[in-house]
Amino acid sequence: MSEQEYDTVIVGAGFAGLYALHKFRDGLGLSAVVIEAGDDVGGTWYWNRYPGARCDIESYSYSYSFSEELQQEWCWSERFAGQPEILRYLNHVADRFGLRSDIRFGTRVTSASWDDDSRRWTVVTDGGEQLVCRFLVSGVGNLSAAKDPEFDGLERFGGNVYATARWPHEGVDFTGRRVGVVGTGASGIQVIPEIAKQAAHLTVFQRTPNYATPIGNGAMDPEFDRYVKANYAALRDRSRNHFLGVPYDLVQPSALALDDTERRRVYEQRWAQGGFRLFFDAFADLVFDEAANDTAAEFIREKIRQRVTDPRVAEVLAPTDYPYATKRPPLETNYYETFNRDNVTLVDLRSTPIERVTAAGVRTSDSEHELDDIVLATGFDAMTGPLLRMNLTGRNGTPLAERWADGPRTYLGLMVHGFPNLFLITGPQSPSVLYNMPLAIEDHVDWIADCITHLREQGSASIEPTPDAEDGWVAETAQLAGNTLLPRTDSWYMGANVPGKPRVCMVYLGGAPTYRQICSDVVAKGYEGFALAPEGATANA
Ligand code: N01
Repeated sequence: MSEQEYDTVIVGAGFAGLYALHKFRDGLGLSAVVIEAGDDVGGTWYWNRYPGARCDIESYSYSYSFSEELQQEWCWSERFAGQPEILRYLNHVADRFGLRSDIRFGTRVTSASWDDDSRRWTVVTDGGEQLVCRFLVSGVGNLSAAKDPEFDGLERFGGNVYATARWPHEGVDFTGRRVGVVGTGASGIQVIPEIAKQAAHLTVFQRTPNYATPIGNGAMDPEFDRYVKANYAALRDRSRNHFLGVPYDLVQPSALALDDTERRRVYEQRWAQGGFRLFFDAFADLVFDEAANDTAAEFIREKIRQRVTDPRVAEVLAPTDYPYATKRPPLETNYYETFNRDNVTLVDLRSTPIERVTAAGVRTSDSEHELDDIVLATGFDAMTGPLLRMNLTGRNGTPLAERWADGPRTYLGLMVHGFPNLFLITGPQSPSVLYNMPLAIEDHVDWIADCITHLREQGSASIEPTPDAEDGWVAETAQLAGNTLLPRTDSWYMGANVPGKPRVCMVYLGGAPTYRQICSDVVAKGYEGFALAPEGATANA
């Protein structure tokens, strides 16, 4: 087995890994390599190529802020860029900053273990390589480990099976075909209207209806583009001071403080603006107060009933048994109108569950749906899945899976006790998926870079959280989640979408501005809550 030594091994060449490589290699002068399973850059935007895939935070926000030149030279063609354009952007970044030469494509990490004597990680890849490094940085993302299919008989299906999370690069032509889509989360809600335009017949298998609201996409207005470019620094500043990392500022304290007419006016306006305005820029108490939440939920249900012509279909599509935004709210284009088409059928899996997949299609409890193609949009083993699949082993040979048997345990969502010098970009228990990802990633990479610089200045070989700091953070994230309505709903935020997974909230819900302040206070107090081990000493057990 060949062995190579680096200061830093970074896993993943998506938004996180690309910026980490640039920062550590070109900013800190470290030797660094990126290990990437895909054959090119892009991470989630490399794999999720299904028709309709696009970002749902405005493109000018959903992009890097670290380079003013990059911000100025790149022009987005749409308000919410589609997957091909985001992938072109990430390729541009890789070329512009000369990153490709230090990325190992088509290579997967199969295990990584910490050695306390040498204070090094040994990373093993599926190519039989062994990479030794001081710092192991995970840029594997939060939604990159697709959930394993849960349907008996899938392997005997006579047609094609596709997964939104692993879409064929050459695309799929559904013309004249009978297609079934399983899953109505954000991926399903994006792909369903596109497949319906092409297929002879589309059958949508829905288990839980979603509160989807309009994305409001359109061509990028050149005047708005000029405005953004002239004001980028201020817009980024406002974004970093916003819970979600976007420059929104219309939110009012409570949905219950207004009468029906005024409240409706607010909802209608946010609905027309599109994007996450309804969720994040209407009323601040929607995820805290059930009565406030009911007003938004009922508003969305009314819209669904207006848009879907068959009232029985509308009732199946309208969620009634969980609060709005306690599952991650999807954004849509013509999703509900798709169910008015003659070639689309909705199957309610709550009343007629899938029994198995047969050679000819999908058998539910009351009928057999004959299909040529099945599309799985069934989601991810979110947050912890991508980390646990790397088989990480910390001090004394302790597997991360064992440490996290009851759910993730981190300090700041950045580091884990017993796993020195392992840094998690947007790890569990950080704001991560509830913070504009490119900014969340930049914040973390910058924090890690400062931390590595600090270690060098101190002559320290390693850093890890103390058990007390980690316990405190785990308790704080749980308490923050407990103040919201999120734990009541089965969602991937809670790990509840994967059979057998511990049910805990994996997102820090105190908001990005508070979180950023905590992270900088920790540094200002000399890396409070962390234990540093000097070169040559034995680390704390
Ligand atoms: O996955 P999901 P996703 N039998 O878990 C159903 C991001 N994203 O890929 O709710 C039958 O949300 C499941 O039903 P239920 C975004 O953060 C962003 O759609 O478990 N059905 C659900 O309907 C998003 O939240 C964009 O009852 C089964 C669906 O499959 C996250 O990725 C676009 C089932 C899974 O929905 C995940 O979204 C796409 C079973 N055994 C994704 N198992 C942007 O716009 C699962 N389901 C940027």
